[in-house]
This record gives sequence, structure tokens and C-alpha cells, in this order.
Amino acid sequence: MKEALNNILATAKAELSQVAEAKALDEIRVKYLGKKGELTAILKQMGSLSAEERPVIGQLANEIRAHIEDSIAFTGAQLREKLLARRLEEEKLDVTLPGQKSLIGHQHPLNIVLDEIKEIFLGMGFDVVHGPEVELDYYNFEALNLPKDHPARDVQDTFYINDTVLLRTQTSPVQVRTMEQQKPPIRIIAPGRVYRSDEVDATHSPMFHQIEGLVVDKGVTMADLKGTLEVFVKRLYGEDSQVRFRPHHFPFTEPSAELDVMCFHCHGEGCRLCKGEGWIEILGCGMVHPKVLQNCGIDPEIYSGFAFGMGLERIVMRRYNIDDLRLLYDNDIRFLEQF
Ligand code: 2U9
Repeated sequence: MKEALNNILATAKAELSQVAEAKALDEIRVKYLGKKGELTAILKQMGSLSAEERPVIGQLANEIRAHIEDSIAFTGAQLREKLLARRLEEEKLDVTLPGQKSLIGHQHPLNIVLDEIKEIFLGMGFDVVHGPEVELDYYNFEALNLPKDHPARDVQDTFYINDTVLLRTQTSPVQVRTMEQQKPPIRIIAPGRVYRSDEVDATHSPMFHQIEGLVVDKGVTMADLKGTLEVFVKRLYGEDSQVRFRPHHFPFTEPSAELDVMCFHCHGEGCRLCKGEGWIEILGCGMVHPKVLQNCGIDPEIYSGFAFGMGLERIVMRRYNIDDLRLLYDNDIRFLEQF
């Protein structure tokens, strides 16, 4: 039995010296030390031994078990070391290599200018308000003094969801909703997407952005309109900008005007940028029509107000000398990364 035990130790050690992976190591452990293992099988025969032999063989068996266990632990440690060394070799990281520059996005030109405009009006005490892009005909037209079949609806032809629901053609419904919900004083700007049934070309798009504004309080006059908008234009285009107001007509304001800024390229001489005019149109404005105030639940005998509206794309195109509106929507990185 002594011989058998020594044989087990010898073959176990021989097999362990060949082991190359953890699975084989485990198989060896089961083969020699497991419940049905070779060492256990020998120990089961101990009953047939004499009283003198039993403790001697028992001690030897225990020593051999301990020896095999140590050898398995040692081989296991060696295997883990080898595995780690291989991984370190394979996954080697050269920290001296130049890093890969990650692409960091930035604001779209429309948002760069919109943020600037918002900042200017916030600085003058205006709030920024938003409203639905899918609107009721009432809020988009009717409340603004544009009843059904009014000729001015033609230039604002839009996309109808049904007879009473449409995509807004202007952000004015936001101001109407604000007046319905809030008592004066009101000082707001309403930026956002608007929609018109226009064919796409270099200067037209069925979707574009507007920024409209509204001030309503007791005693608001045309002087407030002129002063506020002149400050706005000077902050946007520079303190030395010259402005002029030209009479105009809008159904929702009376009197109405358009605001021009003196051409920043030719300073009034006339050039390609201002199409020989010397002046560039920036926005439309006017004193809110008394009927519109009334429609919105505000008494025109007590309150008055002014409103204005501008197209964001036109301002952005002039700022960055962009000649095709479509570039603003194409999402071409080569174009966008220039800003
Ligand atoms: C209410 C009352 C009056 C908003 C105004 C304009 C003049 C205007 C155009 C500029 C270029 C539209 O994008 S554009 O084509 N807008 O000229 N908008 S006054 O007047 C309002 C708005 C709301 C309740």
C-alpha cells in the first residue's frame, strides 16, 4: 500500500508538471483528491490493514495528500502568473503614443445668434416664452385680426391639420396666449419654429425661425417701441449703427413700421449686400391693434402695447455671409465647424 501511495504521488507530480490550463489542474485535483479519487480509494482499503500498519499508512496518506494539495496550489499560482504575464504582454499600452483627438460639438449658428438676441432682451427685462407649433387657426390668425378670407393670409399660407388646426406661421399665438393668461405689464419675446407653404430655394424654407416680441402696459407709446428696438439693434450690430423706421402695414399693428439698419458694409452708399439701397431691413413692428388687445381680454382704453417680429435665418445669413439658407439645415459638418 505504501508503494501504491508513493506511485500516486509520483504520477500526480508528473501530471502536474504538464498542466497548461486551469481546467486540467482541476481535473487532476478531482482525479487524486476527489471523493472518488485515487487517494480516497486507497484510504478505503485501510480497514484490511493490521493495527500496527494502520497509523503508519494513515500518516503517509495524509502527508501525500498534503503534498499533492501543495503541488496543486503551487501549479495554480504559477499558471495565474503566466496568464497575467501573457495578458500584460498582449494588452501592452504605449502611454507615449499621441492621443486621439475627440470631436467636440458646438452650437449651431442659428443658436449662437438666438442666444445673443435672447441675452439682449433679457437684459432689458423681457421674459422668453414658448408655445405650441401645432396651433389653432384662432390663435394664429383670427385673434390677430386676420379673419378667414383676409388677403394677408395668402402670404402666410401654411399646412393645415384640419379646418381649425394648423402649423403656426408666426410665433404671435404665443403672445396671444400670454395675454389671455397674464395681466399687464407684459414684456416677452417668443422665439421658435414657424411654418409656411413655401418651395425650398436659397432664401425660402417651409420651416424657419422667428423671434417676436410684445410689450403691454399702461402708457406704452411709439417712443418706447423706437427706443427699445434702437437699443436692440445697436447691441446686436454695434453702438455706431444707424436705424430708420419706414411706415408699413400689418393687420395686427397700427401704426406699423419696418426697421432698417444702415448697411454695415457700405455705410449707406449702396453696395451688393444692401442691393444698392444703403439700408438693410431687420424687422417689422408696430403698436398692437386695439382689436387684438380686445380679442386677448385686455382693455385698449387702459392699456397699449408694441410688438415686433424678425426672421432669425436672415439675421444669421447676413452675420456670417451665408448665401444659401439650405446650408443651415443640411447638417454638413464641413459647413458647421466653421462657426
Ligand atoms: C400680437 C400682436 C402683434 C408681431 C409682428 C411683425 C411686425 C413682422 C415679420 C418679420 C419677418 C415676420 O419672419 S417674418 O417674415 N414680422 O414684420 N411681426 S409686428 O406682431 C404682433 C404679434 C403678436 C399679439
